[in-house]
Amino acid sequence: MPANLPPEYFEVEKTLRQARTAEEKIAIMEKLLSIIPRHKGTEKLVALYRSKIAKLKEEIERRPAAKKGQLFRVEKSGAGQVIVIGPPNAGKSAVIRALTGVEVEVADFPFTTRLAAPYMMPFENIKIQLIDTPPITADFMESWLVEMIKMAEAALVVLDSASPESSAQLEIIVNRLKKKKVELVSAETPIPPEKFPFMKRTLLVLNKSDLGEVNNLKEELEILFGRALETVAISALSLTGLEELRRRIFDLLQIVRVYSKVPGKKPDYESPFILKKGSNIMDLARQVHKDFAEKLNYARVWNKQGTITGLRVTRDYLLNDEDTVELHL
Ligand SMILES: Nc1nc2c(ncn2[C@@H]2O[C@H](COP(=O)(O)OP(=O)(O)OP(=O)(O)O)[C@@H](O)[C@H]2O)c(=O)[nH]1
Ligand SMILES: [Mg+2]
Repeated sequence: MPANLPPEYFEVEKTLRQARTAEEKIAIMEKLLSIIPRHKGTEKLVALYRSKIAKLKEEIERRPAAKKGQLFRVEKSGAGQVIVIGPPNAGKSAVIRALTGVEVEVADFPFTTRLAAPYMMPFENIKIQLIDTPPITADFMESWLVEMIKMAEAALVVLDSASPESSAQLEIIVNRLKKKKVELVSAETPIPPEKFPFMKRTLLVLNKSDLGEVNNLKEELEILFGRALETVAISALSLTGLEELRRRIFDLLQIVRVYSKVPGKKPDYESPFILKKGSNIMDLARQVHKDFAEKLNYARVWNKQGTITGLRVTRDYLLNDEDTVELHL
């Protein structure tokens, strides 16, 4: 019986020959499986791919632990690293493209993105690193993705607000990560340092708001997760909601920008020091120079609002976003 495979099958099958890693091969074969029509004539082909996928997965499992993530570790850069995850076709790559202006590959079929890739998103005077990733489904998640999520400072989960499956897909992702001991938490959740890899501040991005009401999905999510995770509605296509999203991503990082100035001179507003929220003058001094850390006498502070101007403070003074600080030895 002839297999009668659609042309798309052969297009995708070609890419299999160029695939180098086991992860890439699995992703392509999963895609082929989603294309192959199911009938008597394709039974053998389906079985063949299934067994190949199973073998590749075993191969990945046999890799030494240290090697598993190695190939896919993304060097950190900028003020913070935010990993973008989600179900297939939700628009993860499109959202990154809209936020960064970089030509990220976007396509109308699942499993378009097969490898992790970093992009820089400008936010006011800083840059935040966004990592595009392959999708997570009930039966597929790259073995190295969890390690990458653990290393990132925060996560975005992109969902298709027009799809009736989005809340179930989020549930699948949350549960898959939970099995790997990773918990997605809201932006304000305090995370003790030893919990850093296992608790990830997360924002839910309800994409494709141009296709209709996002409230249905919001309500479903609230029923399933309470208000544990915050949402922001955007459209990567009509470019709406992006400014709010950029600000919310910055908030998710829980960092402050601090300008250091020399007495009598203006601060450099283009290259702020980046510190964790809750940092004080002493933390800043350590970043500026070890001499300051050792010999700091006092500091003067100006705030963004202009309500604090040159106030003399001690080393335990808590810093706010966009404070200007003069360190005195
Ligand atoms: N209407 C509409 N379509 C969108 C929007 N964002 C993305 N899309 C479309 O959704 C499809 C999938 O977009 P991608 O960015 O490739 O999705 P992805 O989540 O990266 O998909 P994978 O890499 O396969 O996991 C493409 O056809 C996009 O053009 C949006 O805001 N509105
Ligand atoms: Mg993609």
